[in-house]
Amino acid sequence: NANGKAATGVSEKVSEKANPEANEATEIAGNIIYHAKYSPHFSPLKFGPEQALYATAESLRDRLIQLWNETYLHFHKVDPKQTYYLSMEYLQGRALTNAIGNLDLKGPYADALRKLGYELEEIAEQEKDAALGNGGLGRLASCFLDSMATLNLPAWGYGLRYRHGLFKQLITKKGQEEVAEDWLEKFSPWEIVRHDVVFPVRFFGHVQINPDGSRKWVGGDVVQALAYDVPIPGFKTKNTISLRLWEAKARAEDLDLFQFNEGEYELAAQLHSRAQQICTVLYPGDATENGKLLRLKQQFFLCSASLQDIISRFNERSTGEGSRKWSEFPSKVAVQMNDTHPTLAIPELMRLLMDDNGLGWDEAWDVTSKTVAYTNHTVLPEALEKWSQSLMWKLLPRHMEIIEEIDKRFVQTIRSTRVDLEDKLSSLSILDHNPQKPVVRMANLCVVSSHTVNGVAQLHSDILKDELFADYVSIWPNKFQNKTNGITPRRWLRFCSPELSDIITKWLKTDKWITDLDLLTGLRQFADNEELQSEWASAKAANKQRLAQYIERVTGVSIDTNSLFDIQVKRIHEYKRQLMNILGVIYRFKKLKEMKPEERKKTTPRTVMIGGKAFATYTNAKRIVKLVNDVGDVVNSDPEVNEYLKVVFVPNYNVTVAEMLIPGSELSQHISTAGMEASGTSNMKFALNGCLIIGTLDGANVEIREEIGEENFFLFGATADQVPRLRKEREDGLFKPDPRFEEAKQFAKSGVFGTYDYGPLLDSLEGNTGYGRGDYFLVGYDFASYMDAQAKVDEAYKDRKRWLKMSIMSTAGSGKFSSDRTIAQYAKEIWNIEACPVP
Ligand code: B1H
Repeated sequence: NANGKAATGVSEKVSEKANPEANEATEIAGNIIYHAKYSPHFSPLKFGPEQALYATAESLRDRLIQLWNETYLHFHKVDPKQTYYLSMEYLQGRALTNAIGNLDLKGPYADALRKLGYELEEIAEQEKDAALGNGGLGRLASCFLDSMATLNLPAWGYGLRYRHGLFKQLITKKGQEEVAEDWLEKFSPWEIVRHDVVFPVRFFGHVQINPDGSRKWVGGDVVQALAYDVPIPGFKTKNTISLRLWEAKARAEDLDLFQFNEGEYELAAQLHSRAQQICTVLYPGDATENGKLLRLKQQFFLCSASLQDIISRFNERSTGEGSRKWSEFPSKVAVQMNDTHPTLAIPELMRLLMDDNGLGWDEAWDVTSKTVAYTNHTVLPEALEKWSQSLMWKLLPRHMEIIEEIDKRFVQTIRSTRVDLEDKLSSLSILDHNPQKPVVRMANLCVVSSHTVNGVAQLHSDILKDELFADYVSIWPNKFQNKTNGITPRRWLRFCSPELSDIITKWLKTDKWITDLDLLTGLRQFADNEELQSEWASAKAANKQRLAQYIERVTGVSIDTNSLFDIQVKRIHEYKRQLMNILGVIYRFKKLKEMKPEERKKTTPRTVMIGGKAFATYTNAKRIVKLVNDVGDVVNSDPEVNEYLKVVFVPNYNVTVAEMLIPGSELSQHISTAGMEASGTSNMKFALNGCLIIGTLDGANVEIREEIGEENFFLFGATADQVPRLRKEREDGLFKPDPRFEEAKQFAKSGVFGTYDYGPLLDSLEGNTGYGRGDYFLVGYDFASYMDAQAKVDEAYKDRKRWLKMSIMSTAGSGKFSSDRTIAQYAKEIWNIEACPVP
């Protein structure tokens, strides 16, 4: 190895500090130096933290490539059934610490970097997040990849290589402003381009009918899909799987040289620029027709490229003579659709089987419906995808034919077998022929075509079965399942809080909990133990300290590490009720102002942190961001109160910020209107890190409370089954608001927090008389029990021993929420796949 000595500029640093004993660290240092010199991305003679990051990442990539190749070859040889996870979103975050941790190389890498004059943490800090997703749905996909690799499952992810993932959130006087992020600005060391993996993807065109009656989609634009593999290492295993991201490219010949030479540059490069648009941004605004078209293109691009790749692998792995039987496809391939965004996988697989491979309808339908499965992530009507039929006919004419045929056959079957459902058919069918706006209901297409449909927490799955998909359940009672979400304990405890992890390992006398999270229940017997409690408290204190420094650095607000750290971080949405949180803060502020100084001293000091991004066009969500910031400005500069209350808006919430916030949290808020949050996954991360939850009986909160014990959970609010009645009562003017709610609202309206346009936001809380939606999210109804629960939090925090016990019990009860458990259930109950460990 040791090209280090030959490296100019950096060589001295090494020879100076090199350890004569050739150990792993020396070898790694040599490898890092090698990359700094021979895989250069910067001018030579410089080895700053940024150069060190790239060279370190590349040294890891060498290992990942090796492991990836071994894994791929092994899968190829064994030819097991394999799962393909299709998702429009992945929220990978940073990769360095995770890769080093999963490969179990933290010590050697830290030593190697120290030889080169750096601390590992400092280098890790240089990395940008890969934020190819919005929120929970994307992060779930990333946690799933980690678990699939760790469980040695033959499984891969497919996604898009957006150049600009999630926007960067700036907080200015105007509130949230969005700025494009470019995670590829300086190249990503974690991806491997596969110039030999390229598939054509067609858009527009028309259907040609051949003399034999078969059909073929021709004409239109053809774009190339080029594969980039991001290796996903499992924890302490050789298995390293792939997140294959597609990039859209035009062909060289698509550049019109004649026009270019005529000076018509834009026109000449039209096809190039249209191809480029596909992977430019995640979730382009869809208010315009153009925006809708682009989103649909993105979805189809993912589905088509991935399925062509899957089919080509299926054929490649064919063992015996001649080509494989298509009827074997479902015993070799499982396709999981992460929400409805990849629904086009269904008609595309049908098309590829029929038009390109000559299967008949029945055979193709049998293969397709045994291959695809669908996960639903929301019941919010506005998030259930519906595409205009005319747009679909224009962009994907052959697919629309296929969808029509699927719908026709479904309707026929129901008509002939289930007369009782006749009047339900208009809502059960895939095509909605409403003359005002004929649409394709993607969720219906998924339910009709998939062998399995699942929700993401028990309550959510029950709602799917009892409400949203109830009539389908009567047709296919066995199609519906629950798979409660999970999170990877590697990133979300082991790596983000090494202090707490070491304590857990010490008390459990094993680190096996990292891959067998149920072992955490072993902590319960020590929950009262003073020694554990004191170690626990100091780990939490260290994490709070780190968080406080971060907050001061990014917001300029200095916070008291002895105060209760109360956090709500998630996408900003009215159903998640950040507005209830800030109204509670406003009420608390008002009461603190009214108190005498001696009284104030008896209160529990709190630091309330709220963070999250609002979709760029969601005005009420943006008003919430602005209100939190304005309340913070007033409260934090009030000398009477700011010893007891601080309010911080944490800007640009992302995976990396979460890794800092969650370990330092003591209370977190998961306070959605019951029935509206399908699961939530940050609730699991907080609980795992010994943070107590104040929350409603919604999503996975229900199961978390069951696992950690109701005495360790601050519960409040209406239940999901009460919500419809309460909404009705509000509409009918029967609701009597709690005086605290009225007081908080009036105070917010009084102008103390500035003169921004809060009217529409605060008016949305009014009943049937006001502007807005008559408090659809029931903030008014739940406010009273919310404030009561908050008072219990304040009391509990004063009793340090009790609080610590509750905190330990939260961690101890979080075992169920490992994504290893979730993925093992998908593998067994939906995918029917088995582990395939690389020897
Ligand atoms: C979830 C979405 C989502 N559910 C549409 N649905 C999107 C839908 O921009 N779009 O088009 C983006 C995202 N995201 C979340 O999934 C749920 O709200 C959470 O409760 C859940 O924990 C998470 C993972 O299952």
